[in-house]
Amino acid sequence: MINPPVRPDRPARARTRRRLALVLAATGALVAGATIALAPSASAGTTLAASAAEQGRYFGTAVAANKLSDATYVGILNREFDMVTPENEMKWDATEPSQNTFTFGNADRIVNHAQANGMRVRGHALAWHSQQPGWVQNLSGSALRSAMVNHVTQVATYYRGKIHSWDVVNEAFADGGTGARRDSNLQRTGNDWIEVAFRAARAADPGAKLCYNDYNTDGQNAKSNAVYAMVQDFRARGVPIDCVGFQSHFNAQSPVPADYQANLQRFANLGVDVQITELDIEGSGSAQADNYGRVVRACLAVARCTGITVWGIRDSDSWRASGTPLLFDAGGNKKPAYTATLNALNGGSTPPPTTTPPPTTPPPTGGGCSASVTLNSWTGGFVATVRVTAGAAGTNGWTVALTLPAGATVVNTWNATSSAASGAVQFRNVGYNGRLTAGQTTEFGFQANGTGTGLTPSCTAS
Ligand code: G2I
Repeated sequence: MINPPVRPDRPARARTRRRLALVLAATGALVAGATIALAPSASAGTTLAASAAEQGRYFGTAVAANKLSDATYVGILNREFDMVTPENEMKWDATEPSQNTFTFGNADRIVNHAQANGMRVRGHALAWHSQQPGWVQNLSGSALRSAMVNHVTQVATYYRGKIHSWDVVNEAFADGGTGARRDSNLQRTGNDWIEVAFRAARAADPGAKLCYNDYNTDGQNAKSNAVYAMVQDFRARGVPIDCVGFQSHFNAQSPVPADYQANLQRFANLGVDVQITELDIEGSGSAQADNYGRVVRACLAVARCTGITVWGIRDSDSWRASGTPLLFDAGGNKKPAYTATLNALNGGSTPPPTTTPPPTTPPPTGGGCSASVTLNSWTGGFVATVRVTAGAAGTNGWTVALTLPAGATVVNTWNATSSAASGAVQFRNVGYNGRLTAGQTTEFGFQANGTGTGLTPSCTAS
């Protein structure tokens, strides 16, 4: 079969229609009796996004609004990518240049371009010590805390429903061997500033995945251990966090760590998605290409590694252009690193968990709710992620009943409360996720000892 590269989650577009016309023409030739070689294989994509989509992943890039008038740039963007991250346009200095006055013009240009071309958007970044407007830099204490909560709430509300994942908090841990939080004006408002930001983001945009994002956390080290401990604590206490972003800015001083995949996997085992969020690798030729291939294969080997974003399109677009760290040269030509990336994407992977798993109870047609469960199991334990979907009447609250197999005991629950540790357990919504509009979904989860085979959730709405 000859197929154009298909992005299953994309609306039909002019380009796709043009390709379809070509394919139909080729098929017509076949019907007319010509013998043509049927290649390439339908399973090998020919663009980054198509190949990643075949592995159930996205492939994204950072985008700068002022380059959307550059035809070469936009041509590559539209052909190769299905996720975009505004490189600077959603940061605090760009979106709230003076207190409570919000400017979304440049961010909107990127979001509109993405939507018009069937791409999704990673929001970057709601709370960060850097790129703060002057008025924020001059605040401290409760005034800064309130301003931060207001900023997160206003920006996440403005983009509600349009963002795949938010970098809610960026770069909050110090470099070096201490594992301490980074000193910053936000940190000085109190150690709970990170969880406060996550709760505000969840309340404002309940459908978006909420990520913590950082650099130099790509291998196991004191900094990533500290982030790991925070994520574990957040999951245990029900602080809403869904994903961890690994920026992955690599060069000779900071190479791809040998334990890159293992590090992604240990975070995934906490019950969060992992994403490669700002990938660039300085260098050239086959050495650079090999490193890109390694990073891609590591993501594909981790079921919960849901996508890869590179930090710019052409080398000349990079924040560190002299290191030529990207997949296209300044002329927009594909580099060996591009070919290695595409080949790695076409090389197979561990299938990711279904992002919208089929409900194990029938979807309600009137009121009520349905629930489905996905499991991440290992010998002796598992994490269950339960997705609750509201029926046509929406919910004010919900309860999911599950009977755990003999020997299974719940050790942690997040985004819900549980009535018991074993046997028949009822999970109820917490304060921020009980109200769902018709068709809206929310997720809660729990970690348990034992096995979770055969779990069948049933959902009751109130
Ligand atoms: O530094 C690389 C990245 C590290 N992780 C967080 C990312 O948000 C960060 O991105 C970079 C952008 O790629 C740069 O484009 O963040 C820099 C700022 O921290 C961005 O640089 C800034 C310049 O410093 C400003 O002078 C300039 O006005 O870009 C601005 C817009 O061009």
